[in-house]
Amino acid sequence: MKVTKAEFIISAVGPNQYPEDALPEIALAGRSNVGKSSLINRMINRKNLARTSSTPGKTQHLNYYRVNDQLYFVDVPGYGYAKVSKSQREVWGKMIEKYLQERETLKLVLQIIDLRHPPTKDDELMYDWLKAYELPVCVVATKADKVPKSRWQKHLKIIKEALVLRGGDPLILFSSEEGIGKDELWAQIERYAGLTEGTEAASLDTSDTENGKS
Ligand SMILES: Nc1nc2c(ncn2[C@@H]2O[C@H](COP(=O)(O)OP(=O)(O)O)[C@@H](O)[C@H]2O)c(=O)[nH]1
Ligand SMILES: [Mg+2]
Repeated sequence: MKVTKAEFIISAVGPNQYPEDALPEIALAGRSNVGKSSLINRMINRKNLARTSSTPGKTQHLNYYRVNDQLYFVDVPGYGYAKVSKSQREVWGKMIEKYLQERETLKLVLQIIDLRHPPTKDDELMYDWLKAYELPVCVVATKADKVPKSRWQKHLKIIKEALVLRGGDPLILFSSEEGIGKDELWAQIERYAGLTEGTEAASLDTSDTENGKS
């Protein structure tokens, strides 16, 4: 996708603040500091529209960014940050759970993992949780620039096995620093958001064509 317009829309504290224009939503989930905001900035070619912060765990809101008037990135507060109090974590859990379970315009969750390290217990729980809701997940292994190229495949395999990646969920190598994986990730996002002819749409077209014998 060629991004020509990207805007911050709202930092929403609850459903009554979520946008009502029914554009497809792509949510980002991942530990605090894993690189969610940086990934959004890279995808939309902006240095600092999604704030990258060195004080993780601060945001308790869903941050909505609208891209090309076609879709939203929804930056979900990071999980697994030890310094967040238990009561705060419960508020987080309830809000996110409700969003993930009930948001009809949510088309895909990007679960962001740090390529350098094996997934944490929180990463594994999050993936299982998303799958329990039958949500399509695209796992994005970021900070690839920090891992020697010769070890990329090995690290990807560890992530794949630890999460028990299933249901055809893609796994994409990424770097916000260098732009690695950007085109591949856009292709997946467009496919799940229904913005291009993905494989399903393409195969439907084929059968139509065959029936029409053109
Ligand atoms: N080298 C490198 N650093 C990254 C990358 N993505 C994020 N970072 C750094 O990781 C830190 C946390 O990033 P941020 O996007 O704020 O994480 P968030 O808390 O998940 O939104 C920042 O210092 C970023 O500059 C990446 O792909 N490569
Ligand atoms: Mg952030």
